[in-house]
Order: sequence, then structure tokens, then C-alpha cells
Amino acid sequence: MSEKLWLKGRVIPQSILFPMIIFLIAACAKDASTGNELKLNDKEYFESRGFEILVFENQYTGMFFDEKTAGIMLIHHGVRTATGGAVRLKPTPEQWDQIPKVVERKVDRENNSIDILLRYNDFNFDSWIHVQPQGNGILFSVTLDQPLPEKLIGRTGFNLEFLPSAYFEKNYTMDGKTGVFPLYPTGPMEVKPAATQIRQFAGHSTYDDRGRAEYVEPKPIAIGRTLVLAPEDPERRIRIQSQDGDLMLFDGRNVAQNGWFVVRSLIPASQTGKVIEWFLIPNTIPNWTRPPMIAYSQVGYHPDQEKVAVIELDKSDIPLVKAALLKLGDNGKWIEKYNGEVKEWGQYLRYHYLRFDFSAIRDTGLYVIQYGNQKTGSFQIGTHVYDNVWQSTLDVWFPVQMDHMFVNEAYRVWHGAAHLDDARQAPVNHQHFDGYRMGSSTETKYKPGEHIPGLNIGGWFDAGDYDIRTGSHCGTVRHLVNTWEYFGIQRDETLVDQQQRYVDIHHPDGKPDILQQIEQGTLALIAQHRAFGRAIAGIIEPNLHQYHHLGDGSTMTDNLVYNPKLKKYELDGFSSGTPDDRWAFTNRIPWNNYSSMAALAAASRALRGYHDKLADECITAAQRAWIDEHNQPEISDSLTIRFRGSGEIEAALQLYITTKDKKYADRFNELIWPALENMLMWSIQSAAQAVPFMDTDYQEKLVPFVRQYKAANDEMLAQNPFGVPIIIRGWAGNGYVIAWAVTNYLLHKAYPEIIGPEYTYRGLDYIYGCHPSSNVSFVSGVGVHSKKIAYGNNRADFTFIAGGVVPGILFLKPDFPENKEDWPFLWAENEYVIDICAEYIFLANAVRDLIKE
Ligand SMILES: [Ca+2]
Ligand SMILES: [Ca+2]
Ligand SMILES: [Ca+2]
Repeated sequence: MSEKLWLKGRVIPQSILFPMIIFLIAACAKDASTGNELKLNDKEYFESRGFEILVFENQYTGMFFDEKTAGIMLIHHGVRTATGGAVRLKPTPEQWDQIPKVVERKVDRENNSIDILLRYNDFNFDSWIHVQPQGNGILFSVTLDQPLPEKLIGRTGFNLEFLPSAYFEKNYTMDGKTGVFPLYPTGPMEVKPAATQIRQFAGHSTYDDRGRAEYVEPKPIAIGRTLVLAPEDPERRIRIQSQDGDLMLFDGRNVAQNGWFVVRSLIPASQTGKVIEWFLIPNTIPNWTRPPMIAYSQVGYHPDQEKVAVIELDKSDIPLVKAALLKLGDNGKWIEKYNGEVKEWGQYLRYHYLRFDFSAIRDTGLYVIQYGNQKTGSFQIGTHVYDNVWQSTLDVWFPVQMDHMFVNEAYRVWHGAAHLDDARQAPVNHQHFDGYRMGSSTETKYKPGEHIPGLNIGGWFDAGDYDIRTGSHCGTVRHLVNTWEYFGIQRDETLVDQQQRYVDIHHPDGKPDILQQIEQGTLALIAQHRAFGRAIAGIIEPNLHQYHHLGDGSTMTDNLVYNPKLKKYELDGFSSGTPDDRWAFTNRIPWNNYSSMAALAAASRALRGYHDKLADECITAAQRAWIDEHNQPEISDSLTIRFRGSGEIEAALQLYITTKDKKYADRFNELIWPALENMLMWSIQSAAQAVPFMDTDYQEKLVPFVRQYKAANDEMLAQNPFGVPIIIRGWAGNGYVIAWAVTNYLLHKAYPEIIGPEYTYRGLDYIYGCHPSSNVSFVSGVGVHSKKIAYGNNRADFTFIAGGVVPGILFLKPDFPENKEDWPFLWAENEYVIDICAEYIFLANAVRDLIKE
């Protein structure tokens, strides 16, 4: 029997299908593991032991378009190896290429199948995808009610994208001919006229054609009917057979470093009905069970702190009752120090959890945890383990993020002085691809496109995309000021020369680094007040082809101010005809302006005695902006109402702390109590921050809220086995965990009888490895095993920036926790951002302070 015949299985009546399947499983015995059939489970995905298919459980959100977390996905032996299964309009769609909209998702339990109706509105084009298991394989088909629209002929196909890092150093076969998956993309490519390009997001282009009116597209690296990915690897082997059309294998990295290996079949012209049919057979290892994942802190533990490892088990795994702690002896042998009970926690999302408490062990030394026949990596118990954990974030990570500066480290230049041509007034009525938005007026004295002097100073790249985002700058400056005021960090390992725009890492200059970073952030914020008398939304590159810039930030623009009298790409030595200068988004956003006042008021205290002139300017600007903002007509959009309050609370508090003017305290009191009533979790950090500056009435009035917060804290251990607030929707939630741990520290300092120190430790343990999915430390370079591949602006090199903190575990619906350690490009998992890194420095120092208690 030919493959073609049996692929028609879907239309064959059930009565004769079964014997056929038996025959076929036998025919494909090398790929089959009998008795492991795919079934639709309660959570609406197809599952067999070692293999799962999620069918549009995760949809394109539209926010950042194709995030490689939507469509049909494969989870193969516990690893998400394929994504983006859908009808697509390009061989290797980039982030901003058109994405289909899911119009309908039909889950048919009786027939064990899922059908998806996809639509491309631009082309009024609909297609159905049918997904149905047959035995241990799965059938994908695409059906059209109407033939392909003229414009989409030859460019529309069914795509499934495979994770390059899952197939690095592995082979494939196409119709029996072998090949090696390319480690680095090397073509072949095709040049096409720009006019034939399918419109990308909002008419932007990811491609800078330097005036050539063309674009490039990858050509297939293999073509045939039967593709086997990783035939030699039982964990990764996938066989795909196409019934009628060819399968093509593409390397998406030729056009975008974050591209995947794409398997694709083109939809034929002028046909309706079933136009594509694939049969995919995964190899599964018989009775495969995901190995236990033992979550613990890679940094180790202070002898006196709570020490709990969380053991994550496959649902087929049988829990053991005991685990052991082994200590390294002088002879290099591991000696059992403790053998204790493992406590059942229960099911959380897709895994089963146990907790192993070894708090009783206080001897300093090197340890491993043994559970069954698995030993973890080594970790320390010692009084010193937290001594250095925050330093690389301040010494290395923040300097590398410094915009408008040349950043050197020993023999290496991280980047030149960037964006010296900042910035032009952004145009009106403009929606930017990174969320910035201008209304009908610039709300400044500048005309659209006009150069605004004075903005090419200070700030940090935030983060992987190099923009100056005002909101995150405000948070960052405040966290750094807090760290300075609470812990007085004098560390000096970095030279910062603002006049020369020069930074040298590992080069003390007699000035505390944290003040130099506070100054760097403050310079960017004050520049906005100098130019506009208030904060603006931010500064970002105008072109999509600049936005995905990877490499030295100083090469994103030509560093010459735009001169409209010159032709595009023309230079006169002083100015440039290329409109690459960044745009200042100047729309008035009240909460942003309040956050800026809070940051400037706080910075003015820290900068006092270090840079008095700047300190004076900051507090004056903040007070003036406070008056201006209160004189502005109210803005009534819902976002403004929601965030205005939190910004104003911060501003009132910081202005009060700096000036001691009672009017700010009164306003703070007016706002904080309703905020605590309505949004306790979001307001209590500000309330806690205020305690040392308020009277005893305030302290007492806060008690019931602190008790309520404490109850919520204790509830967390019932919600998940880690006992920290885990956010399972949107970006990964390390930022929230860190903020929660910091809040607990502040409350512990004010109310030690209500809030113990354990929550603060627990938050940091989570960041250092005691979290779902893996036990990697989320701070690059901190802990024995940490993030070595992350979404810094050097991500194209599959590397990291020391001290950066990543967002962490992303939860794909309905139940899959993920943080890729071999693939840097998923920003929701791996992008370092400035405010999280700054608050992490505070948290690490807070834990050091707890130890002193
Ligand atoms: Ca950004
Ligand atoms: Ca210094
Ligand atoms: Ca320029």
C-alpha cells in the first residue's frame, strides 16, 4: 500500500478504518510505539505518552504579533519543539508578518478531533484546519470553501515551525536523502520586487532595502514528500508525509535571527475542498516518563533560613517517600547528612509536586539533594552565600544598558555612544509598533519631525529593543534610590564619565556606582522636563527595520541629526538625509508624569552631595510638574483613571519625603486608603514605603491591611507548591515575585510581629531556581547554574549579560510552563528589563539585611 492511499484515512468510514490503521502501524513500525495512541484529553489537547499537540489553545494576541507562542504546537518528550502550525502567507513568517485570526475553534470529543477556522481579513480569505489523531500519528488537513484569492496564489501554505535549537547537531532525511540541520543560516535566498511583498504590520517593513525596492525570501533547503526530522534521535524523531503537494524545509533565520525551521506545503491554485493533507508521526520512547525536576536555589542557603526543595514529577511518575541531603567530604565523596520525608503537595497545572524541607541542616559546606537515583547539582550552605549576588547586576548589567555612552570592559567594547542624534518630535495620529501612540497634537512646541535638542543624554536601553521608556526609567530610578537609602551601597567598580560619554567596567573611579546609575537614569528623565516641562512617554526608533536591531546600539542610527535638505542615505559630514533619528513620543500621560515626579524627587535626595546642581534641578522640576499636572484638565480614558492614582500616590510620597511639605502627605493620605481598599496587592508597597515617614496613627491604621496581606501570603502555599505569587497569563512573572518579596521585606521591617522574613527569602529562592519547569537561576551568572542564553541585546550570539534578570516561566495555555535555556528569542521568557533588575538589587540587599537580624 502506498502512503498516499492510507493518508486518505480521514474520509474512509470508521468501519474499515480500524483494520487499515493496524496495517499501517505495522507498516511504519520503525516510527510506531504501539499502544500509545493520541487522545483528546480533558484540557482539550491531544496527548499520548511523550507527545502532545496543542491546537490553537494559544492564539496570536495581536500585541506583538507572532511571538512563536501560538498556533498548532508540539510538545515532544516534555519539550515544546514546534509552534506556529497554521495557514501562513510566507515561507518563514517574521514577527510582524500577517497572522491569521481564529474565527472558530471546534472541539469534537466524539470524533477525537479539532477544527479551526482561520481568517486573513486583508484578503477576505478563510481556511479550515482539521486535526485528528490516527493511532499514534496525527492528520492535519487544510480545506478551502473558496479557491485561493488571486493575490495569495503561490505564497500561501500550511506551515509548521520547528525550534532550531531542538534540532541543532541533528540530521534530517527528505525522501530518504540525508542532510544536517544548519547550525548557522546560509541561504539559499531569493530577491523579489518590493511591490509584491505582502503588507507587514500596519504597513511597516522589517527590511531596510537601502532604496533598492526589493526584499528577500528564503528558498527551501530540501523538497520532497516524506521528511524525517532527527531520524537518529528517539527523543526528537518526527516523520511528516504529504499526500499531494511537496513538503519544503526552510530556515527562517535567513531573514530573522529568531526564525525557526519551517516545514511547509503550498496550497494549489483554483482548488477547493481538501487542499493539503499531512500525516505526522512522532517517535515516542516506550513508557517515557519525564525525569523528576528538583527545584532548589542555585545560590544556596543561609544556615538559618527556611530550606525547601520542590520536586516536580511527571503525572505518570510514582512519588518516593524520602529524599536525602549529601554533603561533600574532604575526600571528594558525598556523605549522607540527612534523610527526610518528602511531603506530598499535589497537582499544579500539568505536574505533580512534592516538597522536601531540609531547614534543619545548618552545617556550612557543599551539598546535593538526592531523590531516587537522581542527584542535583551542587549548592552551598553558608553565612556568606548572599554576599556577592547583586554585584554583577550593578557592575556589569546596568553599565551595558547605558544609552548615549561608550561602554568598555577590559579588552571588549560592549557598544559605542548610541543615539547621539536623539530625537525628533514624533508625528501626530501615529500608532507605533512598540505600543507608543500619538494623538492629534504633539502637545509640545515642536512640529512633527522637528529635532528636539537635549534628549541625547542619560538613560538605559530597555531592554532588548534599546528604547528609553519613561515608565520603566521612573521605576528603575526609584528602586536604585531605595537601595541607596536603605543599604548605602558604596561599591565602586565602574568608571562613568558623563563629559566623555565613557564607561569602563572593572575600573573604580572613586564614586559609588549606584549614584552614577541614579544619575544616568535621572539625566534622561530631567532632559524631558527641560524640553517639555513634564515627562513624555518615551523615545524610540521610528522604523521597524531599526526596532529589531541586534548588535552595537551605536549603529542603530547614524548618530547625525536628520537634515531634510539632503537626500535619503546622503551625508554631508555634519548631518544626514536618512530619517533614522529616534522619535520622542510626547503625548501627555498623567500617571507617567507623576511617576517621573516621584523618581526625580527621590533622585534629588540621593544625588545631594554627589551632584547638588542636578539634585536641585530635580526637586524643582518635580514640584513644578506637580502644580502643572494638577492644573491640567482631567483625562477620562479608562487607562488614565486606572494608573493615575498609583502614579500620584508615589509622587506625593516621594515629594513629601524630600520636602517635608505637609500638602504632599495630605494628598498621599487622601489617595492611599481607598487604593488599599480597592487594590491591596498593588498599593501596599507604597503604603509600606511610607511607614517610616508617617505618624503612629498611620502605622496603626495600616495594621488590618498588613494582616490581610499576610493571610494572602499564606494562601499562596495552597495555590502553588512554591508559595510565591505565580502569574500564569501574559509575560512571565519574575518582576511580580521580586516586587512581592520586596514588599514583604518592607512590611517585615515595619511589622515584624505580623510578617516574618520567610516570604522575602522565598521570593529570592524562586528567582534562584526554586520554580517550575527547571531549576535554573534566572539571574545570569549568579548561582551555580544560571541563564547562559537570554534575550539581551547580544541574543543573536546565544549568550548573556551578567547580572541580568529574565522574566522567567511563561505559562502556555492550558498548563505548560516554559523557560527555554537553549533559545534566547522568546522575550516573554528571557528579556532582561531595567526595572526588574533594579528591584532585584534591592531584594538581594534586603536578604543580606535580614541575615544581620
Ligand atoms: Ca521597548
Ligand atoms: Ca564608580
Ligand atoms: Ca540620524
